[in-house]
Amino acid sequence: MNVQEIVNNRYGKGIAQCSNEEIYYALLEMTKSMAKEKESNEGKRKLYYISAEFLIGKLLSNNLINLGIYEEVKQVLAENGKNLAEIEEVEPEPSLGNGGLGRLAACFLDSIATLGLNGDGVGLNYHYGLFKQVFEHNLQHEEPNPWIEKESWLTKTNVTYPVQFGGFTLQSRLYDIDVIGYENRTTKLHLFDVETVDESLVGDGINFDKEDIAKNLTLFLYPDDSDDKGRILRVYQQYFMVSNAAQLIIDETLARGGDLHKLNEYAAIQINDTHPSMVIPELIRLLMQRGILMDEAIEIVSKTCAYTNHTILAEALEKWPIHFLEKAVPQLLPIIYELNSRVVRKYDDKSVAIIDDEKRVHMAHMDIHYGYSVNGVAYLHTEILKNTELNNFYKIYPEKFNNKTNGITFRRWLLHCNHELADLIESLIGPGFKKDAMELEKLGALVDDASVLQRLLDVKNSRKTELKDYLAKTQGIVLDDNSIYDIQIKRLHEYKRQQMNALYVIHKYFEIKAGKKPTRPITVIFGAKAAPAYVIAKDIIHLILCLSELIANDPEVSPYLKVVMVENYNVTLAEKLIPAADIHEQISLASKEASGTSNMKFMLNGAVAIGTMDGANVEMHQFVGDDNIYIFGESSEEVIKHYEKADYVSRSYYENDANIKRAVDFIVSDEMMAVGCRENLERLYNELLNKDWFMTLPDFEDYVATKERIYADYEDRMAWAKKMLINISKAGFFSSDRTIAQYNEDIWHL
Ligand code: H2P
Repeated sequence: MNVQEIVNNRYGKGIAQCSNEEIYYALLEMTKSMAKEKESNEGKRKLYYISAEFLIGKLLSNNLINLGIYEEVKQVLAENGKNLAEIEEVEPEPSLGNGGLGRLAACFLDSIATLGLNGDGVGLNYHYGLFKQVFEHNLQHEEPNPWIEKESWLTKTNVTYPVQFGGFTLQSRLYDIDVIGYENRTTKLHLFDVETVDESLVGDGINFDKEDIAKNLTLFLYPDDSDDKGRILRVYQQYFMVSNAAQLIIDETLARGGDLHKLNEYAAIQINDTHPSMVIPELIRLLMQRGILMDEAIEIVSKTCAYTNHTILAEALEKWPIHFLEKAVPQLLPIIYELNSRVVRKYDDKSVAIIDDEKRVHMAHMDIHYGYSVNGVAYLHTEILKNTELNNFYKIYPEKFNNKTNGITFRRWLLHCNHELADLIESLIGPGFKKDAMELEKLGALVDDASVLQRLLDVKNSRKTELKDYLAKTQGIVLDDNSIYDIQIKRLHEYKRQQMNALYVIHKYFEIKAGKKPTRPITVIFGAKAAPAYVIAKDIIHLILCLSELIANDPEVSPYLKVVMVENYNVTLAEKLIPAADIHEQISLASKEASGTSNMKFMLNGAVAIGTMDGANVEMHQFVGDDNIYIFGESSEEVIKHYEKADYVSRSYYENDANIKRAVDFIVSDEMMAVGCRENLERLYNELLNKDWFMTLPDFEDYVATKERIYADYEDRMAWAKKMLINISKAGFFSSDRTIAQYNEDIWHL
């Protein structure tokens, strides 16, 4: 059925007479039915990618592209006076993820479907997702982000399982979202929910009764963990996710005629970060319930599960106190104790135990001992895991460790978000790059063609104007599209160092006041959510918003410098910001950013990076060379040495460098106090001065000098366009199709 017929059936009128909402629901119905008609991927061994986050973004346009009907639909609508871009705005964006981790999982599903691999995603159906960010008085506030409407991409299924907790049992319900591959088959995203969940439990902001598990279990992703009640709720969520996953895996294996003694021949489970780690003991428990002896159950599960590590930050490697597990999931404890004693008996090394002296269960340790693969997400990150962070494990299991450098789906991050650039590329090298991203290399032959370079600049300019119009309309933000757009968008975290970018803004503010005006105005754009309980991260947002207000109201500086922080940064905004960027900031403290994936998206869209030798920047630098990426700052080796020697004293940088002192002092200046809150600004000032755990100050001068260089280079427009084209031509490696092919080849063997 086509759009016209569906619209007619649903509303008894023509497209021209319908509202954008009506058309959106008609397109939703059409796309869902077309997905259902497609065959699912098949193969004996099936992948289950379990993840607490799937940051899928809006699905309409992407699905239309992957079904190959985008242009057709757009035209039919246009003939009836309707604009597809406006209809896209009607779709609510689910916030089922926090940042790169969740977006990676979504890109992976797209590639799994496209490559025709037999694999599904498994996660939770959070009703309010992460949270919706609202700015008031230059501070972040959190509100629920409802996204489930009467009609949505979710399809209710008949699948339900009992999930037993300490003292009570909940019945689950599975909802599915079809994941449509590019010109190919489909897979599914399985999202489990509980029918007793009660949205009315949420009161002021995002507060709710954290103890009423039956009612609150799937309300939010990452409920506030600043107290024990919130932390235990996360354990309930995680167990609910993995118990459902394990029951589904067993059911599907049996339904396909599989033998549970050979479960590993039918299933591969990818544990995405530590949130799904309890799938290991749960699956062992369920196999034992079906009569398999413990030794064998452990062996089977160890041949089925593989673990991806996404960070070396200790906070993200979960360690649950045993008493949490005793309360929430007592049935798992005998198994976890047994898994631990086997390790302790075998290795005389406390650092590799699953349960530590403080009676905490190290989820990553369980994954490494009882999984068959451990992978990092970029070359440097995997090396650091092997040689430093997880070295004691690497010595025991060198064969388990492998690298899978992250990737992004080019369908969403080029074909969908930047039609104009995709069309330009197609006109230059043909359509092959849409299926084989490495074909972008062909652009390399055109780097000296002035007309190509000019067309590339034209596309960039029109995307900059589009962003300007979009932000004016949706957020009341006024941009100058003749300025340089310098963009940093990612989860707010001190290691990602948004604070360093903010200190640069202060530096520039003083320079402009002193008469050193930039050749062209600069617009520094931020987008970031801070975890509700992460105080310093929220203070950094406050700093940025205060700077934004202060500079906007300063007639001496505002013609040359503008600071923007977009509200509620999400996938939809990323899709507008990335194509419009001139410069992108990848300035994490070297060794701390496992990979980064916004770097890949910007590169693909012809932006040039300023960055440290961290994460996938290292590989990017290797591909494009010194002239096409601006590298600065200490190396990961130097940084790791500072941590080992504990020799970093931020105050000495502050005292010995006038620029640093001036910028840091400004945070608590009278001008700032006039627009901000003393408590927040003083706390951040003291943090930088006395702690600065992620070493902002040592890299500051190099950062400033590199920024000046990149802004100056921008003025040679043709030389700049060449850098843009080289970045695009070298982006092919970062396609998630390549990443997923490698996972399959080395880990999943589907
Ligand atoms: C994390 C890492 C990134 C990595 C991503 C996907 C956890 O994402 O920090 O370096 O690219 O996983 O592997 P994020 O910080 O964006 O939440």
